[in-house]
Amino acid sequence: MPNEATLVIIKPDGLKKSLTGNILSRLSETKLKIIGARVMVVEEELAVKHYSHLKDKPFFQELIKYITGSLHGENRVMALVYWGKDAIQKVRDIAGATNPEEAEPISIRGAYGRILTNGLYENVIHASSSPDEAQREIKLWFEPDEIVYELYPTKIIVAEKSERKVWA
Ligand code: IDP
Ligand code: MG
Repeated sequence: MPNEATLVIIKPDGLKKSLTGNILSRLSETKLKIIGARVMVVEEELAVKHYSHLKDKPFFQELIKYITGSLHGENRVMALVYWGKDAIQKVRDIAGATNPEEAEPISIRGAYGRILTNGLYENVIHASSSPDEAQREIKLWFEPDEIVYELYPTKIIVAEKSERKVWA
């Protein structure tokens, strides 16, 4: 099994419940390497792209509210890229099943997740489920320079008249 990358997102409930340290400790049991990490606010556009495969589900609108933070009044998430052998499956195993009530009790979702009264699975973390999904998601959540390995091909573009924020 070659090395591969996978995207993990600690969702707003994870940050609100101050579970970041616990979750990172559990993930370190995989012995995978963190090669990218950022704390960020998820805009609706990113949320909709990330969950585009679920757009016809009855819980889609709630899911968008969940990941963008309006459900918890906490709009930060932590996005991480893990890298190593069998990374996708190792992280999925430690994350546990999508439904937190069906997840192994010692998995991250089993230990910290719950089902909301409206039926949404509040399950603390996202983890990519296939190499294609991982690549699509990592490219959505990270710029090439935010990851310490060059995972996918890049190109240089000259952006004229572009604006960016620098320290004043
Ligand atoms: P995954 O996160 O285990 O890959 P997906 O099917 O990709 O599962 O669903 C994305 C997220 O949508 C889940 O993590 C969970 O928060 C929510 N979700 C998925 N299926 C259901 C469902 O049947 N009821 C309520 N929420 C769901
Ligand atoms: Mg998924």
